[in-house]
Amino acid sequence: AGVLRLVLGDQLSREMSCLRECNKSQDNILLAEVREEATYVKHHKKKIVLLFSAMRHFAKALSDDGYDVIYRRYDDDNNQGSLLNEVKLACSQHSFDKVVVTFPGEYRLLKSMQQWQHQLEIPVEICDDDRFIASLEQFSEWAEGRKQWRMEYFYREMRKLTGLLMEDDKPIGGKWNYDQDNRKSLPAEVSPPKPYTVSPDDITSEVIELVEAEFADHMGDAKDFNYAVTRDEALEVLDQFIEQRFKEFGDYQDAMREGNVWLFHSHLSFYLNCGLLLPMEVMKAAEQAYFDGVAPLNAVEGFIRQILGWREYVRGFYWHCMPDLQQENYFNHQRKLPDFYWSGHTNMNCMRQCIGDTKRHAYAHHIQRLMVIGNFSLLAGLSVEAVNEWYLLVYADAFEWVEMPNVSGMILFADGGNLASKPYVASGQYINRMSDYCKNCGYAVSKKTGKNACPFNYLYWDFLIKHRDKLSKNHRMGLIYKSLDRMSQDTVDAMQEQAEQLLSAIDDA
Ligand code: FAD
Ligand code: DLZ
Ligand code: SF4
Repeated sequence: AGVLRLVLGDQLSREMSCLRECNKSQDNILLAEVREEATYVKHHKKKIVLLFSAMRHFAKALSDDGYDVIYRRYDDDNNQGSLLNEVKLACSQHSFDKVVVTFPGEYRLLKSMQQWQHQLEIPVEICDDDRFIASLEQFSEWAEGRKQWRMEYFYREMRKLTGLLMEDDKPIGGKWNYDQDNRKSLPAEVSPPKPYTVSPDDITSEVIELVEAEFADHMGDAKDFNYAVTRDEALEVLDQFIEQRFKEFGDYQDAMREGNVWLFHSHLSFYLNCGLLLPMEVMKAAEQAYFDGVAPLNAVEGFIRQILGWREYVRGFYWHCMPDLQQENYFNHQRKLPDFYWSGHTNMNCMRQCIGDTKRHAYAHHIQRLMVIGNFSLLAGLSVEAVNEWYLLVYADAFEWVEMPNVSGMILFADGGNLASKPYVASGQYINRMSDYCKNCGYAVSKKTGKNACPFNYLYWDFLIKHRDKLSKNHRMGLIYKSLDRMSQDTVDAMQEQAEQLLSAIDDA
């Protein structure tokens, strides 16, 4: 008898460990669109279209190549509703020796899969997900050897391990990190190229209809979906990034512009995370672009650091820290999300733009997620659980292994500083420096108090005052507390009062 090989919606690669040694004449490959995965949070419509369409295309390519594929569509009459029940049904209809899966991207699913063999009464083999460069053991070994974890040191180990951008044992160019060069604001005369788009084919069109019908109350709109859904298309996105945007990627990595969410970013996270692209091939292509003189070192190193550094680091961090990570709430923040997280209707133009971009595209770039929406979420004391749920459902690249460390660790400091060395909070000044949002805002970014003062300003100082006991000992916060201490008591009182008003308005809404 053969083997049942289950491929999840974010594992759409021929290189997947669960497909290795697949015997075409005996084994079956199962992919299933199921209610449980599609609704445990109300994923953005475009995220569901992306995954279902990419799953259908991937399954078709496997069948065309002679594999025996069992594909369960969402609207099949006998859809079993969950991955386990789909596996059960397949096992009752065929006789399999065992089930093989690749390690999933979520603790919830791993714990469930570890129990499957008791329910199925055949062995369930969970193979490592070796799309990642660092194994979970490698991360834990690295982490256990030190008191303080910093991405930068982990990243250097990864550079040495892979040899990426290395010359003998030294980093090319002499420095490990060129982040200092990557903080330019975007001059008005610079116009970023249009992003890659592709018109929906029959498969995608059918999925769009399905999603509009079945997930009508989820965020966003499925109709104008135009992302890549096959490996070939995703490779085109990669090529186009390297040809058209890579040169400026570094310089404008932190910049934001009203009406342009795409800028010089790569837009590859959708495809890296669902399996259409592999991290190593993307980094090799980036390195080659440096050797070919297509992009400068600050862009190439910065890009490789995002993938070899941050992406690998957060994944190791997630599995090392779960399940405790899920419970962390350093500041004990409990506030519900304001309605504008769903509607986008707020007078704060930066939040209106970033949430609007998110709703339209199931995408926002890093600084929008971090320094606008994330910044507000921490300053306003929003519930860690609610913010995690929001980030997991709104972005098409969101899976818990990458979403939770970024949210609980990076933006909310809910882990008390294991991931980030200090909270990523900033006043309106930062947003004004890196974007053109403040020009079209009813609030005045220059004002800390008074009728139209920018909320980021007084919330920022209010946050620092409230959490002085937890933060002032952090040596990276010393200067900020010194400037707070130089402010007049009247200003401090006024800022605290205005913050209180805004926060009560959220509570009372
Ligand atoms: P680029 O700017 O072109 O970067 C290249 C690649 O680097 C990305 O495709 C991504 O794979 C990787 N990368 C960059 N930053 C990070 C990071 N902090 N963590 C992990 N990988 C990174 N990324 C996700 O893939 N899924 C998420 O659910 C997610 N949630 C986030 C939540 C918050 C609060 C924050 C601050 C960041 C989050 N990120 C997440 C990281 C980052 O914002 C996205 O990876 C990036 O915006 C994707 O767009 P891009 O492909 O154009 O990225
Ligand atoms: C996110 C998602 C969605 C929306 N739907 C499915 C699905 O129907 N079938 C499936 O196999 N996977 C889906 N996924 C991705 C899984 O939720 C993902 O594998 C886990 O969250 C682990 O990363
Ligand atoms: Fe955002 Fe304040 Fe600027 Fe308005 S003034 S866009 S609220 S930072």
